Order: sequence, then C-alpha cells, then structure tokens
Amino acid sequence: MSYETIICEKAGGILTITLNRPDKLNAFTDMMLDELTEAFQQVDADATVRVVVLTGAGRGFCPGQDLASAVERGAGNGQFSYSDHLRTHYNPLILGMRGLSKPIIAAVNGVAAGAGMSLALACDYRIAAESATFIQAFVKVGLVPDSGSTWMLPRLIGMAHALDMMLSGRKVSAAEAFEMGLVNAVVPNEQLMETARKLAQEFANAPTRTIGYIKRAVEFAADSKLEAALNKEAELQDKAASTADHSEGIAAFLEKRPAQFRGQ
Ligand code: T3D
Repeated sequence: MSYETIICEKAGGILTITLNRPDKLNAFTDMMLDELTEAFQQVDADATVRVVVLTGAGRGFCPGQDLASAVERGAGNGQFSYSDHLRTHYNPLILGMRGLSKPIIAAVNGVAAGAGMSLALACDYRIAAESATFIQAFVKVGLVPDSGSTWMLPRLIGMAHALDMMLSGRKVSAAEAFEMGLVNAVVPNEQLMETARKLAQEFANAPTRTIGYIKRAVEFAADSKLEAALNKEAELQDKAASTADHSEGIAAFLEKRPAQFRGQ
C-alpha cells in the first residue's frame, strides 16, 4: 500500500511507519490521520507484521494538528466543529492504535506536541532521542488536550505531572520525560532507530497473539474493578493457552532450548 503523507516499510516482521511532512515537522493533515488509521488497520490484518515502529521524518516527530489547514477550514472563527473533526479523524486513529493486537514502539526523534504527543502516548513503548521534547501545546492555542492525552497522560505520569504539563503547555526535555516515566528510554540521537529496531526485533520473535491478549487485558483492567479484571485475565488465558506459541514455549522450556515463536 502506498501513501502520500506516511511511508510504510516492512522488513522481517517489523513495519516502520514514518510520518512524512518534514517541512512542517510532520503536522497532521486529515489525509495523514486517515492514512495512519488505514495503515494500522492493515497491520491488524497482516499476519506477517508482528510489531510497528512509528517515527517522524526530519527533525520533528509531530507537532499536532496542522494549524494552517485548520484555519483554512474555519478553525478559530467559530465556523469549525472540532468535535466532528476529532470524532471523524483523530478518535478512530487513537482507538485503532490502543486496540491494535501488536505492539507499537514510538521512536520519538524530535518535538512531539499537541495531538502529536497524544500519538506518542497511544504507543506501547516510547524511546526518545536526546533532543526530543514533549509539549502539551493545546493550552497555548486555547484548546483542551485531546486525542487521548487526558486519559493516557495521568495514567502514565500521575495527576500532578500531567496537570503541570497540560495547564502550562511547557516544553519537557527527553531527560525530564524519562524521570517522569513518560518515556521508556532516552538514547543519543544517532542511536534512536537502531535502538527501536533492536527492541522491535525482540517483538518480531515474540508470541504475537499473546502480546495482543496482554494489551487487551491491561486496557480492560484500566477501567475495571478487580473482580472483572480477574475474569478477563482468566478468559484471555484460555485464548493464550490455545496458541501454538504456548505449546512451543512449554516444549522449549522442558527441552532447555530457546523458544521459536511463530506468532501463531
Ligand atoms: O480537530 C482539531 O483539529 C483539533 C485538534 C487539535 C489537536 C492539536 O494538536 S492542537 C495543538 C497544535 N499544535 C501546536 O500548537 C504546536 C504548534 N507548533 C509549535 O509550537 C512549534 O512549531 C514547535 C514548538 C512544535 C516547534 O518549534 P520550532 O521552533 O522547533 O519549529 P518551527 O519553526 O515553529 O516550525 C517549523 C515549521 O513547522 C514551520 O513552518 P515554516 O514557517 O518553516 O513554513 C512551522 O510553521 C511548522 N509547524 C510547526 N508546527 C505546526 C506547523 N505548521 C502547522 N501546524 C503546526 N502544528
């Protein structure tokens, strides 16, 4: 599948998606949002893809909504329905990512601001280049955080840090993001993609269906009471136990050899 605003490259079970509007730091247009949504749908359906790496071309990761194209549509003068726009273009993308049965690694190469930061939050792992920055920029343009930031950010870094970022709109460095627990690792700029691909390779050799069930269980537990979460774990454990990778994992343990998971 070829796209205009993103680049998709598949190799060895890893799909790398690169946001590709570098002259605008990869700001979101409707086309980019829709192409991303479609690309993640394809990932779910493609058994040969076992993990996704998401990054940006050039010096930015994504600075959120393209404000120039939003103004062209009447944003800022009361003639634009933000709620319709969010429901039509942003929310399907975020829900598709959170519901994806395969892991997503954000390789955050530069600034992630506004809904661009929400995009990074919707990933399962965030590896940041040393020069990456994170900005809840919404308040700077008089908007509330959207695209899942209000849901994800307090869960990741706690209410105090999340509110600080959201209310101030201040720029947070990669080092501070790591201290807060916002990113899993910070690496020198030139090692970003190599580090992300190394982690991705581990997932490309992992029991993919079980990884999907783990994601589903954790997502379910975030909004559940303990008893419901226990029941969901039990239900998903039956599904995991019926995979070929579970049989392989047990056999490999007993035979004292590394498991050869095939994602089935
Ligand atoms: O439904 C809806 O539409 C609502 C959804 C809203 C979701 C949101 O994301 S709201 C938040 C939108 N984002 C922002 O407010 C951030 C705006 N950008 C910035 O504050 C700065 O650009 C950055 C702090 C991100 C980076 O600063 P810097 O100095 O490194 O770069 P720059 O020079 O500002 O940007 C480089 C180019 O990218 C520049 O283009 P030019 O002048 O060289 O042609 C700049 O205009 C462009 N750019 C950066 N961010 C955006 C953008 N163009 C359009 N929209 C952007 N968001």
